[in-house]
Amino acid sequence: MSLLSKKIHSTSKIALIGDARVGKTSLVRRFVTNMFDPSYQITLGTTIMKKDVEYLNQLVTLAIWDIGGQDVFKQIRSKYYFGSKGALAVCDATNMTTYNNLESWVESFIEVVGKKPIVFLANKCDLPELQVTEDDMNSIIDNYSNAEFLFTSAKDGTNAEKAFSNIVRLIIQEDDII
Ligand code: G3D
Ligand code: MG
Repeated sequence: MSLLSKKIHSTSKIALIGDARVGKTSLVRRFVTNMFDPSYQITLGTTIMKKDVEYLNQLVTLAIWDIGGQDVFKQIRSKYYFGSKGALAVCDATNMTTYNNLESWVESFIEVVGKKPIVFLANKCDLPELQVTEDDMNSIIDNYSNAEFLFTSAKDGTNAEKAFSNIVRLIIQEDDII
């Protein structure tokens, strides 16, 4: 095998951020196990799940940190953000409050790790009563230099895989620029 065809392998930590019950744990479970389990327990602490993602000639092992969204963890959140290469910022597309809280989640993330790629997710798009619109998601990504958005469903799998492959692409592109 020539040197040029050899895959570059790296590990990137990403953080899942957003209000409790928007579907963060469900999304990562869907991505890692490709299964939606409606009956698992709420996230009490931090879970780290690993998954390999390929992009061009690069293999990235994602270490996905699932941070409990509960207020009780507010004081120690910065420890969980530390060292992250990017984040998935998740809201519930049927709940405007969770959309309105996205910015403060992202600000607290940036305070710790600086400006990093963010993929914003409006989750639960399988439900009929959506409140968050494409315009809303466009207006939030306008505030950030390296951000994208997707409507996702951990329940039916819509864009679940894409959420993780997009953050990997943004992280790799950012690394290439630096
Ligand atoms: P969190 O990790 O952000 O706190 P969870 O959120 O993954 O624990 O999900 C919270 C609730 O939303 C769960 O409901 C879960 O099944 C549901 N949920 C997550 N993603 C989706 C989705 O894409 N579509 C729909 N319809 N529901 C979703 P329960 O009642 O099982 O606790
Ligand atoms: Mg959770």
